[in-house]
Amino acid sequence: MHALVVIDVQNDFCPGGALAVTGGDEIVAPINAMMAEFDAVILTQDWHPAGHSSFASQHPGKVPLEMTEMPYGPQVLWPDHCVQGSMGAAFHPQLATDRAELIIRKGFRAGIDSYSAFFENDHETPTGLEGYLRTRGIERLTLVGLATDFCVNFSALDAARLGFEVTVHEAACRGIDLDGSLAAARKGMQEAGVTLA
Ligand code: VGL
Ligand code: ZN
Repeated sequence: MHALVVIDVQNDFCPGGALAVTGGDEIVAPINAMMAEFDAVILTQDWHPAGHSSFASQHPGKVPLEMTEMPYGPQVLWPDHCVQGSMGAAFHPQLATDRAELIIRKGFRAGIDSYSAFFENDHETPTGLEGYLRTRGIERLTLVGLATDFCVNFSALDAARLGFEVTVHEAACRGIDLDGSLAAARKGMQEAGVTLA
């Protein structure tokens, strides 16, 4: 069984959104077109409470894209984004969400960020996605979505480490590219055995 995992195709990551990824909206039509080829379609949704600890607004003297040190390690500080229930947190209006059999939300604990669809940024608190995939007999994953160098990257690395056969379909991803993060992510994924297609 082969699942398409669509990472965070939400308004805030598209042009006009709070944490807009360049060209983020260009991938919606290609993702919709891919869905029919898979046994299952799973969506992820970045889903933060207001005042989330990954927001620069919660760290006096800090501005978005600066780093901070969290109990679980270094963390990029972001503009306020994907606040639970907001328009920014909603899926892009053209994304074909009806095909999705599971929507997995992440980043909902105030004190910890979650880039990966599998584990929060402490790399140990699970989202439950692994159990869902295993109990459904899904062994192959194709990842698409936003952002290539953050949530797609972390999800792909965790999936590979967990033993899934992972492809990242780059034409249906867009990156943030902070200080070379896109090149670093591509290298890391390749080294982890992720197929970049
Ligand atoms: C993401 C930064 C903060 C992502 C989510 O979806 O890549 N990036 N929250
Ligand atoms: Zn986020």
